[in-house]
Amino acid sequence: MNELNALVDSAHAAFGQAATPADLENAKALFLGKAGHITSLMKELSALSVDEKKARGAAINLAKQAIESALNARRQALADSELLAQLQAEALDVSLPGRRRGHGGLHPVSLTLERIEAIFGSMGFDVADGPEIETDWFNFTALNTPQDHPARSMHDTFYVEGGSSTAPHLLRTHTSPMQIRHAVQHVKRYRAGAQASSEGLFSGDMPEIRVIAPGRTYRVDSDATHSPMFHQCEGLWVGDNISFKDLKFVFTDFCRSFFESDDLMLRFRPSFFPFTEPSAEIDIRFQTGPLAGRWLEVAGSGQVHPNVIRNMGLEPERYIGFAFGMGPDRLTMLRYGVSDLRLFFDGDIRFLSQFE
Ligand code: 2U9
Repeated sequence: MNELNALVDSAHAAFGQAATPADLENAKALFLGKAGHITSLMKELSALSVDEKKARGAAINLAKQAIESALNARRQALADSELLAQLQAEALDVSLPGRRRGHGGLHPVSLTLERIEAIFGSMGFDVADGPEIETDWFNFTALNTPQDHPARSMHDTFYVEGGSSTAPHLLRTHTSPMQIRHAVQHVKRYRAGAQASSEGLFSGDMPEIRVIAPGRTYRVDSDATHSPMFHQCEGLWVGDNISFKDLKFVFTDFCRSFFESDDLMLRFRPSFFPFTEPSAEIDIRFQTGPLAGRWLEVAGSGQVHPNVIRNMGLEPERYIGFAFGMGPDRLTMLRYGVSDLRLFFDGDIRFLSQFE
């Protein structure tokens, strides 16, 4: 019997040494397999008498059961430790704070553009749109800019492929072409309506052109205060009787809304632009706050030049109006107190996230 106890003990030891389920199955074969110890002991029974067989057989069976239960216990232990290792490998610290969904925000210049559109929208201005690659006609010629004007040189304007030597393509240098395009469409629609009116479908004068044109513009220029890509927003109001007085009212109202300040003064300083005559620079001065007391240039403006009115398809003898142009990048710097224009275009999230 001692020999059977020793066999059970050695099975325990062998199973205990098996580090993996595969090792354990190999160890099992040694004891319980076809050529294993228990099977050999069973085979030896045939040589014994009936009584001896009974006693020896029962003892071998007990040993076999003990070995099987040791095997099952070891199987369970290996499965448990495998599961534990897996759980540890995939451990999850449920006390860690969750990762919040990143949320974007509008760029400060986009916030300014939205603000400009809302203010002029409340005054009945449409918002024009148009291509960033323009023809030389819409960017310069239609705006009364002479052939030899310095703005047309390669030093100032990005010319792109396409077009011809007499009608080159370029990156628009201001948002004015959008306004010319808008005006031409407006006039065409009105003329088509007037044609219909002679057939009794439509009558009345042409509705006024009242539009702003915000967008990206491009010039060959790059330093702390100039970026080759920058923003502009121009405005145009043309009708039967639109004067400088209206320009003063509209622009004063705009500045007071934009800067949320009623104690703000405006100054119109004579200037020159090819597309307006007379022309004026517009300066503002705050009475209070960090910028108080200094005149700051914020826009150019003027009465639309008769040649430009003609290029819209209108008669300068009858139609008159004003235009203005401003730089939303600079307006954003003034509104938020930003000192370097390049911060807007570096894409540094630490800067941009302050405006969310
Ligand atoms: C049409 C007719 C006239 C738009 C105008 C300015 C004056 C002007 C720029 C100055 C530097 C804006 O801040 S800036 O980038 N603009 O000074 N722009 S009048 O005149 C137009 C536009 C369209 C059809």
